[in-house]
Amino acid sequence: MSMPRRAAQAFTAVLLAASTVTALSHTAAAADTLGSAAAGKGRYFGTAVAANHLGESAYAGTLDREFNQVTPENEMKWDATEGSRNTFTFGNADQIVNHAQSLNMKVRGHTLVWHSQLPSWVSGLAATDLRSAMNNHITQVMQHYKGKIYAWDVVNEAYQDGSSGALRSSPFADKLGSGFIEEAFRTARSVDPNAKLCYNDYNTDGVNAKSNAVYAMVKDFKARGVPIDCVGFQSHFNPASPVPSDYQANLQRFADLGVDVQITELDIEGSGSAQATNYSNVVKACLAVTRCTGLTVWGVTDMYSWRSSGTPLLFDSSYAKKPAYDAVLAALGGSGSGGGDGGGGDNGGGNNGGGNATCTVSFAKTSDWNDGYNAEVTVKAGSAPIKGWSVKVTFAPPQTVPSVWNGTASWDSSGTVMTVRDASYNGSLAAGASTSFGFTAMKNGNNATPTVGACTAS
Ligand code: G2I
Repeated sequence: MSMPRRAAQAFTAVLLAASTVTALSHTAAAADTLGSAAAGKGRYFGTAVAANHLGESAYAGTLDREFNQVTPENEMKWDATEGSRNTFTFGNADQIVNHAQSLNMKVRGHTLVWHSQLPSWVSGLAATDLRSAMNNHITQVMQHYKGKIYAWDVVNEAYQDGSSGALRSSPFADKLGSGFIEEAFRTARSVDPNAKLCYNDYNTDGVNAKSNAVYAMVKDFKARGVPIDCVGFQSHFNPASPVPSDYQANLQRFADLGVDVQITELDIEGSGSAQATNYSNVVKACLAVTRCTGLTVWGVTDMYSWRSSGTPLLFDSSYAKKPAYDAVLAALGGSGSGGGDGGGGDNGGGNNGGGNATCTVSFAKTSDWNDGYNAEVTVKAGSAPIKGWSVKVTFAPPQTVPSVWNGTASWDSSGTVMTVRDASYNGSLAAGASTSFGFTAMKNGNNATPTVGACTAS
């Protein structure tokens, strides 16, 4: 990003003679974003993303700064990808996948077989035709994204709410019987053997009739060798459907069946400290279960939430961090939290788990003139290889930054703090290796040197 920004906050800085070259060095402190803090615990922290908001700089800036996993909110669903039979449309989903890949974020594929957002041509098919349409859909979509998806929600929301423990009525269940789930998983495995295959549902977050039915299915699949790797717990909570007291125990009993578990669509209606406490409890439950490999919130900002009026997310409509954000970061052991240890799990086989990933930065003014200066920030990997890095640079108002190179910049809402992440081509560094990014700043009358924060590695 290369647009000028106005530094607008009070700021203290050491004034340096115009020609001085400074070298500041910082070792990595506690992680200060959701993604980097989660990575420190061997987990990812993701969000649902809508392609039509990626062009908004505050949206993309928050996404890029905070999260290291994305789930397309609607773009991979059947109605979006195969609105007419055997004609596939991937443009919007591709936009999300490309964005994620350029930043080393994992992508969860959502979703292949679901009764909702299902085009009417599918519901109208008779059994034999429906079976082949289902398998063709799975095959075409998974082939298109082969190698780019860490996990697929192969089947979504197949069970009824309430006490029956039965499958929900859907074209698939009604015409193909309960075997459609197994068939979908077997087809999925044959298409992309490297993607994790998950079952995903809501109201399965505590021990109840519905989660018992899913539990029995997973147990049966594991016993019979039906390919299933993970179970997603959507975790849409509100006062009528609060975080269950046996949330952690329920995650654990699934994990004990030999599958990974993930929190896949987390949102909790409410505000203030009550919401913060609920969020914190969910994060702590995941960290306490070794096979809970990551969490995804169902949107970046309250403004675009499917339950916007319930303000269920971590950033408000102005992209300001809410108390719930601070609570989540603290629960993940991020900066300012005192860093409690939730224990390490495996990281779901992805690329952002490295707890040993560290980096340091050094800063130098490379040229300085009346009105502005150029600077170079060198990023050096610690004793382990790293996959990505980010550095915060705080400017003295009213300095502006017309250009940044070899890095991807985003800004906080005050316009004083620039976070620079690796450009995709210089994120991976061998142990001890260095790269650098640079920028031009305009002084606008203030000759102060910016403050370069600690380097965060993933
Ligand atoms: O309902 C919340 C989630 C429950 N679990 C599965 C998720 O896939 C589901 O996501 C929501 C999206 O957040 C909404 O954005 O799924 C809804 C549809 O079932 C999505 O809503 C739809 C609207 O109903 C459509 O009118 C709209 O065209 O979003 C579409 C795209 O904006």
